[in-house]
Amino acid sequence: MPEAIGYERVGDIVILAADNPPVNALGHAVRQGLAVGLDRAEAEGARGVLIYGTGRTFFAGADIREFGKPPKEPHLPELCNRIEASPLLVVSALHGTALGGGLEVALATHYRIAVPQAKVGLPEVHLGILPGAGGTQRLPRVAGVEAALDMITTGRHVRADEALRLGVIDRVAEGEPREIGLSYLRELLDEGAPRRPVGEMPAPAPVDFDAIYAAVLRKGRGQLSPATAVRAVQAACEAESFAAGLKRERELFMELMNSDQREGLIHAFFADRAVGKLPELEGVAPRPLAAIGVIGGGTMGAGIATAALLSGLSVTMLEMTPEAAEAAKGRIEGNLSGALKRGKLTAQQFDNLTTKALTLAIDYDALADADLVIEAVFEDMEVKKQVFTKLDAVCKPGAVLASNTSYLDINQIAAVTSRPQDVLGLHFFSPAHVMKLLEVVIADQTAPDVAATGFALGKRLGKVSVRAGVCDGFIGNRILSVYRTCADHMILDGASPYQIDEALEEFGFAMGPFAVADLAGLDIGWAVRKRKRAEGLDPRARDSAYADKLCEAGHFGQKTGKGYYDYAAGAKARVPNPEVLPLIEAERAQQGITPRAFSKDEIVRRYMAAMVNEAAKVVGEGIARRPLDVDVTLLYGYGFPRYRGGPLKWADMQGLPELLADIKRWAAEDAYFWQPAPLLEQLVAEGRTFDDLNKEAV
Ligand code: 3H9
Repeated sequence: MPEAIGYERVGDIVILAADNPPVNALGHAVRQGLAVGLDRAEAEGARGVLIYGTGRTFFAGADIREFGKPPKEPHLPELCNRIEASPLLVVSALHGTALGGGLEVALATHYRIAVPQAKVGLPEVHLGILPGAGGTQRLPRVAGVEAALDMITTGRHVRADEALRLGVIDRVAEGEPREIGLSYLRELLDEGAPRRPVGEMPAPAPVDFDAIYAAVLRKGRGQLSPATAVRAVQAACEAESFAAGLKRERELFMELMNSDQREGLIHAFFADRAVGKLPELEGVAPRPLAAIGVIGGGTMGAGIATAALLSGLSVTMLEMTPEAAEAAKGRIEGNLSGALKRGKLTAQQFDNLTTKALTLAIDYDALADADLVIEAVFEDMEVKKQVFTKLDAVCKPGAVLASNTSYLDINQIAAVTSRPQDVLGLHFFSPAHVMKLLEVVIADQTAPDVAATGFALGKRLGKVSVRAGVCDGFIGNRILSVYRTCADHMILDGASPYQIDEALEEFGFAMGPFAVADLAGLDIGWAVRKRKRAEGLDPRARDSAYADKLCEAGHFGQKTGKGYYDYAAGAKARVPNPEVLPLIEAERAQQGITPRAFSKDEIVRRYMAAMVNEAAKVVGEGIARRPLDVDVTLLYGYGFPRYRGGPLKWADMQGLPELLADIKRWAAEDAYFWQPAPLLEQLVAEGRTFDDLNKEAV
């Protein structure tokens, strides 16, 4: 008997206890243990079998690490059928999270009991697959088609009370899973309850699956797994037998299993978990974190303060005048009222956060006791230096001093203080109480426990934190500025902003770059262009002024109602602003450029190659520790489609030699912009991939 499943006999009941930390994934040893345990229980004349998980959870799903490797018997679908077909009465007791294959095992047992804190779900679509061990066939039979479609296409985790209401589980009880399971099974045996195989329940009535499929496909913005899962649920209703439905589920499952989207989404799953694992911070304790200060109460500062308040930190918001401080408080209240409306906060909690946990101040002395201060003031080096000089004078020893700058040199900022070891960058993304990404920017002298405090803050605020080194724009904005420049070049050469947005939205970006620019405010890019021109552009760099003219005309994007698009009919009903193309045409004429046509493929290929090439430079220079750090940054901060895994995972799947060949070909037109990244050249020469680097770094 493999050790992953413990076998215990209690009277006429056999207990099969999973012990496969950390999440009792249904790896080979677990599957085999369950099958062997059932055989033995049946052979030894038991009447009932209880299945539960030791440790923190019931089975959290199939073992994702086995995907892509040759499958070993017993396969999970057969195991579920085997459990269901057992002549003994089989009960599962759920705690923690019964997810994916875990819930499928539970659905294959004859009765299900759960502790109140348990959650169940079929989150496979988030991994690019669908429930492939009978979940799409059994769940609609117990919960109905509507609830099954909701759970399977969204992958959401459902709490025990709701699962009970939906009929997914049969009882909720307080206690240890082993104990509640045993007493439930004993009760069922005593009352002579029959076996209750879900597969023998009648198929639910069909609904308009074509309409649902189309709606789910649209919502998925190119992601195929949720829509494909609809077809599997359809088979539960329409296939001629339960077995035929399972067969259809299997076919659809295999289709997705062999897709690039599955590879991309599973890469993203593991990248999410690897990104915070930094060997140099292992065992380094963060500094205490209870009270923080935020300097500057604009959109960004108010968002940071909101996130901090929601995480239970007390916040001192420093502004220049009482009026500005009150305005900042108004923004914070506005943000929090969103949480209030969604029921995430009670009115009482809202009051506590805005009156007790939040303090307004206009004097730096108010920051004397803060454990960590984040400045979110105007993006100007001189202003930042003044702020840090004042912080150095008032903050207690050991306080962490952070800048939320999105481009500027943290080393220069740290250098104005007497404690550069306490300084780091914490680059939030707007709106900071919503966006998940946090770049933790480690400067030359940042102490390890200060870096660890940055990560601890990120975790507390529910962010995905990525370590970044110092350079212009860190990981994300540095790469962004290059692929944006690539888009600008394509416009000069003949593409329109609307074609580019359309091509990239079809690729899967939430918004194309010009729609994003309108949302962020065109004045931001204008300020960056002015700064870069003032610093002196390389004479080989291509520049253009049409976007400046848009700004000069007062068009800053959504906030002024017009930018690349006209928003008169609302943000969603954007239409091209008719002033834009003439400005572009005038610019081309002035630069003597004869426009040419761009296909959508070429647009995507160039844009992505520019992104990948710069990302390779960012990794090669150590600004990002591993390729996966870039992937996570683009996924959480820049609307990169998760089902493509991130730009460097995408590059691996495209083939690095082909991408490098394109870059070299384009370098013949513009050698300055298309300088191949040394790391990309090296990987191609060595026949390796970005993912090889990820694996070597783990
Ligand atoms: C499936 O079931 C397919 C079937 O329908 C059909 C098959 C035929 N496998 O997230 P954490 C690791 S698909 C392998 O940090 P938490 C994870 O990588 C599956 N490993 O903890 C991490 O490792 P490390 C459907 C897994 O408490 C460690 O466990 N199920 C798996 O924040 C701790 O994880 C899902 O999609 C796995 N299935 O969250 C559920 N799951 O320490 C996926 C986790 O080396 N899992 N690991 O970095 C989750 O959503 C969360 O892990 C969970 C715990 C909520 C369970």
